Amino acid sequence: MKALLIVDVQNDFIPGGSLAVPEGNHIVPVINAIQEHFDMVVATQDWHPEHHISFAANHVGKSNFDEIEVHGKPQTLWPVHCVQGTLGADFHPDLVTKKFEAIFRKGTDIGIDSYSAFYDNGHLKSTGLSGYLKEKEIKQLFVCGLASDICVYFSIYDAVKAGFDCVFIEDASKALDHGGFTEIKNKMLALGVKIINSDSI
Ligand code: VGL
Ligand code: ZN
Repeated sequence: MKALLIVDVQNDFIPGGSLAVPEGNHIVPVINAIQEHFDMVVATQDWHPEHHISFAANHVGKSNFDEIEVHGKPQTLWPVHCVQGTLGADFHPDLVTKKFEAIFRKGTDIGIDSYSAFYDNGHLKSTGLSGYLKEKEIKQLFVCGLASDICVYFSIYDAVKAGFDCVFIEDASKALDHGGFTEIKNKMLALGVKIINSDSI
């Protein structure tokens, strides 16, 4: 059984949003077209409380994209984004959501960020996604969405560690830092991840 995991295709990550991924809107029709090829489709939403630790605005004297330390690990400080219940946290209006069997929300704890769909950045708490997919007998997990170099990458990393056979769909994803993405792709390949475009699904 194969599932598609659609990561964070939300208004704030689309041009016009507060943490826009360049050309983030381009992947929406691609993701809509591929969903029919999967036994199951699940999605994530970045879903932060207003006073989340990852927002620069919540740290006196800090600016967007500064780095601090949280639980002994580096934490980039982001513009306020994907606040629970706001328009910016909604899925892109053109994203077809009718096939989504479940939506996993992450980054909900005020004191820790969560890039991966599976665990927070400190690996303190699971979202339950791994158990969900295993109970549904999913072996192969195709992953796409925003941003390829952050939440998509960390989701793939945890999925591989959880034992899923992972495929990254490159043309159904966009990176925040396109220039640095070759390095991330090499890390994916080193993990044994297959990288494809949507026309070979
Ligand atoms: C993301 C930065 C902060 C992402 C989420 O979805 O890639 N990036 N929160
Ligand atoms: Zn976030």
